[in-house]
Amino acid sequence: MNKFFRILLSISLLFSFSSHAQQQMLRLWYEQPASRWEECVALGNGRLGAMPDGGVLKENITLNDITLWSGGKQDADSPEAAKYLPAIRQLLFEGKNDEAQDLMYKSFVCKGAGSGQGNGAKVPYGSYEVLGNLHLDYNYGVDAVSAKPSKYMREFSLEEAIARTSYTLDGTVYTREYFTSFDTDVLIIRLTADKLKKINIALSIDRPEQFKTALVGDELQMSGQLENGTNGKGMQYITRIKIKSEGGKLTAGKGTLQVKDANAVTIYLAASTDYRNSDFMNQSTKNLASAMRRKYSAAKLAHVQKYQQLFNRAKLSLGSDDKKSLPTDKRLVAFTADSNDPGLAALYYQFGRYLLICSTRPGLLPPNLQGLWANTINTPWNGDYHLNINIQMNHWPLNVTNLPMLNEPFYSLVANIVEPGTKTAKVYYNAEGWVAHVITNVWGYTSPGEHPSWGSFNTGSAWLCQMLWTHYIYTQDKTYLSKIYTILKGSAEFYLATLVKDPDTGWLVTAPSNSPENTFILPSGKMANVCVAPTMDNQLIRALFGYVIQASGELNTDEALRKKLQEAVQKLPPNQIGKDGRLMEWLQEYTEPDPEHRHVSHLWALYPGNEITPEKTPDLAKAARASLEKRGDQGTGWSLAWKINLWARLHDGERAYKTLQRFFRPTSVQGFDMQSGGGTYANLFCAHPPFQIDGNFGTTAGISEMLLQSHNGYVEFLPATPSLWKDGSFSGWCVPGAEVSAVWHNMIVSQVNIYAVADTKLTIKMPAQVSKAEVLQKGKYVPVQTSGDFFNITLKKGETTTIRFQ
Ligand code: FUC
Repeated sequence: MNKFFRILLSISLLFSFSSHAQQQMLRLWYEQPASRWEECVALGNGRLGAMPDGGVLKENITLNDITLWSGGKQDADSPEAAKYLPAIRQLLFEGKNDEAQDLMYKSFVCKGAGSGQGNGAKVPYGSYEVLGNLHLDYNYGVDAVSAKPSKYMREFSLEEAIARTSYTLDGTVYTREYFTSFDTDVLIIRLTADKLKKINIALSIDRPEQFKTALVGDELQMSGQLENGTNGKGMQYITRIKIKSEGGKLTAGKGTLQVKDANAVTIYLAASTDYRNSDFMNQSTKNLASAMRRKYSAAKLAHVQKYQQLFNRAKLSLGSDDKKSLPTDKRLVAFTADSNDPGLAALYYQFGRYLLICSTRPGLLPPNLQGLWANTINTPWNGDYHLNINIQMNHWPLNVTNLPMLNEPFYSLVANIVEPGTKTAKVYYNAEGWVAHVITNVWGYTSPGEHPSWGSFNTGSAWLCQMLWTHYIYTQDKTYLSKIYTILKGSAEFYLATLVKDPDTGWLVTAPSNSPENTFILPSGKMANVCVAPTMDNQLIRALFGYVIQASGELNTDEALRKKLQEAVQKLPPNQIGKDGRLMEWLQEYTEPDPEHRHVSHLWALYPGNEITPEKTPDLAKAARASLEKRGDQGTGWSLAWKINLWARLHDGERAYKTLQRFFRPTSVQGFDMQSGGGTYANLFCAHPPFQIDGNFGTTAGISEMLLQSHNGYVEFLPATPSLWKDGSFSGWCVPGAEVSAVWHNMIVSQVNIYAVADTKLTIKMPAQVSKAEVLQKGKYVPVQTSGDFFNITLKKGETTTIRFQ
């Protein structure tokens, strides 16, 4: 959005809803230190992460670097696999899925330990690991018992990406400020007091393993090399810490830095790894030096300005925000009893955007299962990239919440698995193109997982392509389209090469495959996961072939391939409705041992796909609804997040809101719950449990989906808005080719602004309860020509327009 338009927009929005859009203070806050990691606020700058617990006597700050992975590159493709493919398919076509699965277990899994059953830190697959723990010991000159603080507050400003802790102790007011600088790429912590000579600290750093510390002059260093699962020569890292003390005395000794009687102290921590960076030792030295050259106030300002360039691109107000006076942990508790707190959803929406901004950066990596934040050596599920929902959900808010520049790390991750995935396609399927199975990591893993029940899913790579394509639809950027085209084409070629004719139906089917992680009961009473053509595969491949057909047309290339895809698409199995009225998850109507299974894979075509909509395919939408009902209102964190989006696509705002209420249920569960433990930790991290960030992003997308939809070929305002959000506004939200803003009162949209990011023709659905739309032309409002419930707006790139409704 250009500057001029942004200013105009802010002025017009200010006028339009000054009554309820009182500047919201977007913050999380607490009246006590964090008693566990999931209560700590999360700081990050796309690479470096820090989670301070705000302890008064002792403070722990958990540190992360998005690139810090154990493991290494490996060849996990099982060389003999393809030999078994005909026999596996034969068994599947004979209905002997259990036998096929047994055979696959012996022949069609990865070579070696695979993901290490989700504990891969010491095997070649590796794990995303905690960088370290920074310890601060505070000495107040009074004994620990009298060191009871009053007026304690821990807060985190979403608008500034700065955390603060403050308290009064023994008559002195102490303040701490922390941020991971978007400017100098260094963690900066500032400690101050309202009296002189009051800051006394000892600082040290460690991690659970593979580290040594050293003092080089007054610089405290921690360095090490991680396990790679073969020869111990895995990734190297270093952290460097220096302190600037104002007044007082700084000493260094025995692995600690100590400050006595200072008036103020600023701590600087730089870190780097050798992940694609041979200059990492110098890099951290340079970062540290450049951060320390600046005055604290200037460093803070530069950080806030850089961060806000991203954060300020989209806004949301949902009216009342009275409950912001409650500390965030108590606010969550209150929401379970009374969900009349529209401000919480608005806060959560921005929190999701904040987390995305902080956990990925162009040139680096996309957010992993925990975004950027991990506190152990073996992060749950290795903190990797799961391709059967998780990495995709992590990026659901990217386009609609106006953070298009954060697509690059995702694009790069995908681009980097094409080469290993081409080999995997050959070795397992003797096929052209490329494929990835259910998991990948920073080392380009594309082989199946170690158990076929989950590890043989192979349409995750088609789903990656859908994400790449969706970004094109939003940006309309032809250069980007040319870049992604070969990736999409390679993926389509793989499926074209591996689809086989189902002897019963004649349809072209995937075999072997599975409907992500779900089990069914065979007529023989045996359980199986492996099957032919689960519904999700058909939906994904239909969509992928469609994109390649369209893209090859737009790029005027590959006519022969286009023809083949057009023919193949006709032969894919259609979505089917079962006897009980539900959308079928498998080609056959199997009985399910777990009808409330967390994955809702067969509803992909409803969201994030767009093949099923209540308008275009009412029968299928009804069947999807029946499936969703049967899946129930419980689930893991990400499962609930997905359901919010699905209810929104079914235009059921109240049900989406009810699911949101369930999602916000406060929890402190740390272990694994694969069924119904989904909820929210005090720091607003999503609980799978354990913490898994996909639900944060999925719910952010879900909140957008309740207010704005554009997947149906037209823009619809307030498509699934719950009655509690009766007044509100948003700005800077994206639809294909444009940014839009809207204001509504009593559920009636009064004004919309549009800014074209590309030459675009938008079809807009008349909002509910309005009869007239007028567009601003040369300073005057003129009626728009409607056709039924719709009207068109044509804009050139960079143009803006305003529409008002009555
Ligand atoms: C998928 C899900 C699990 C978990 C894991 C990381 O396999 O089925 O619930 O989210 O990814």
